[in-house]
Amino acid sequence: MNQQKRVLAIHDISGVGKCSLTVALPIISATGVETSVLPTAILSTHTGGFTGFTYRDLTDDIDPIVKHWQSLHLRFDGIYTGFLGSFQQIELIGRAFEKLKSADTLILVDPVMADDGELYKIFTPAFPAEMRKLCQKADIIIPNITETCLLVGEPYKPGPYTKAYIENLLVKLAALGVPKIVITGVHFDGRELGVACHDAKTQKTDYAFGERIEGYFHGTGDVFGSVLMGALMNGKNLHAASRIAVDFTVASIRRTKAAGTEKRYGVNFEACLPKLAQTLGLI
Ligand code: PXL
Repeated sequence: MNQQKRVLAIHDISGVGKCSLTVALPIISATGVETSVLPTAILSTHTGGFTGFTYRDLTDDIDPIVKHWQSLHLRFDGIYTGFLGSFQQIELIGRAFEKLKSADTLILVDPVMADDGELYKIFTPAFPAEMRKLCQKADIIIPNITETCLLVGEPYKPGPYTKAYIENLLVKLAALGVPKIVITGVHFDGRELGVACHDAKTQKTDYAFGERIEGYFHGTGDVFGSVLMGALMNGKNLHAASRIAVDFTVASIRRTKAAGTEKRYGVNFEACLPKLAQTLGLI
């Protein structure tokens, strides 16, 4: 029997409105992978679509938690980071990678900071440069197109895109020294939306697309990242894991749209979990 894999998910926990840890925990667990958590902040709700949310910053707890784990010689097969609220958190998490990783720990960084051509309002213009440093410590990064442009210093361009445009962005991200890259939100026409993935070692670029469903659905980046991490931990390669994550995310969005659920609650990924376990051969 293989040893169960263990992933450390480093995100905030938003009480209502599925994203970050309330997405990563159930999804990665459903892929048969143990999910340890390092919460970076506690919010009453996420920041998109709810007003007046509370925010308790846990920056001061990060180092003592990491030190405790170091003293216990804990081992993680993967570390997955998402939304980080400040420069200081980025710096502390970068140092936590060094303290917690072993030779074969897979570090996945989602540089959550922007969408639709706009840096999220809570961040200053200097934030992307700091996030770039964290990306350079990762084995895999999963930026959307806006985040990609901020990371490589290109002006944002709305879609549809061409293959040449996307592959130029992949080359520029690879030049930062990141071994594996998945750009999300890629579309060449109005019908399909998906991801471009690139392995700097093999120089291979692949795409995975799904149906494009109109509208903005909160937390879907975290849904995608969590499935990707779970599938990678189950031995899938980058392209296969991206395919599984795109299909899962599209199915979650489709179900939510069909039910007419208020978007700020996030997507119904829960109903898709049994099929995910089946796809991974777990049941
Ligand atoms: O889904 C990313 C995310 C995570 N956590 C919080 C957020 C967001 C995106 O806006 O607000 C608190």
